[in-house]
Amino acid sequence: MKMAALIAIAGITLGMTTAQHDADLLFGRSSNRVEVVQPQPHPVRQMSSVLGRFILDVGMDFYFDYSTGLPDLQFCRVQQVWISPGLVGSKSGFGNVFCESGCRNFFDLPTGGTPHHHFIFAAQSPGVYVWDVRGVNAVARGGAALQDMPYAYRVYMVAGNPLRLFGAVSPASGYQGNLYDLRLTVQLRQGGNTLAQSTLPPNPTAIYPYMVGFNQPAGTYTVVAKLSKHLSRRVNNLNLTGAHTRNWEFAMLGDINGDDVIDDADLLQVLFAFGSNHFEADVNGDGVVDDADLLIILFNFGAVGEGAQ
Ligand SMILES: [Ca+2]
Ligand SMILES: [Ca+2]
Repeated sequence: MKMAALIAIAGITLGMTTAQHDADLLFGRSSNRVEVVQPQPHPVRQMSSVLGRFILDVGMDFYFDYSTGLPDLQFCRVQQVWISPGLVGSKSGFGNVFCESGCRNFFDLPTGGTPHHHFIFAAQSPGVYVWDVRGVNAVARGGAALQDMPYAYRVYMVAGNPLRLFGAVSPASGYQGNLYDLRLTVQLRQGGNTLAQSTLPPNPTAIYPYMVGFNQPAGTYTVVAKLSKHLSRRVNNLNLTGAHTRNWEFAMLGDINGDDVIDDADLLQVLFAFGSNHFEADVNGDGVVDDADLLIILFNFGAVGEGAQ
């Protein structure tokens, strides 16, 4: 047992010093902005169980043009945008670089004279973990400054074999903002009790706009999903074992204080922020708090989310 673990660690160490893996994030350029050239989208990655932890080797490098053998870039900063609680990315000699709080959460390519680096991501318990990054401050091979990536590139990491739900997330038709600015929370309930929940920004550029995992036994569950500014949706008596597709459509917009009811509290919040660009009070996500936001709340006034009924 101990020998097997040591061999596994040796394999990971070897992996850190060898050439590019298929799943390495390769940063290059797309016209005048920096881009993760491949893999697009990132495949769902299974973490390995080693010494009671779950770990995954994630590599990054510049994209090298096949015909010239030259990299697209001179420089790129890999900036974390979101990471799941409990997930930590570390690197020998650098310690913990990526985590929810207390880490620097960026890494510059090149560092130490090379753009090719590997990180070990680790988690303690089974689940689905998310790591979102953007390439920023990039400089092209010829010296031109490139625009930052306008979206977040997502890596899903699966630890163990949790119950998984994944699929699409549709906001209400009146919502004009960026879906990534909102938060999706998925709850697993049984007999009126919430047993587990997971929150993440939906990401339409990822292999699945959302995927969540729950360290719970197979069984029959009620699943409730809530999207910021929208009322929740509920599906009763879902028989869950392994992984399931579940697409969510959030038709009711207007719950800006997050209590799953559209009422005078939401109305007051809009009135107090009227004329500003306050994010929370901007119901339709068009960047300004005005009568359009007020009308959405009045139109849906009194509605209650399915998860609160
Ligand atoms: Ca409300
Ligand atoms: Ca608005």
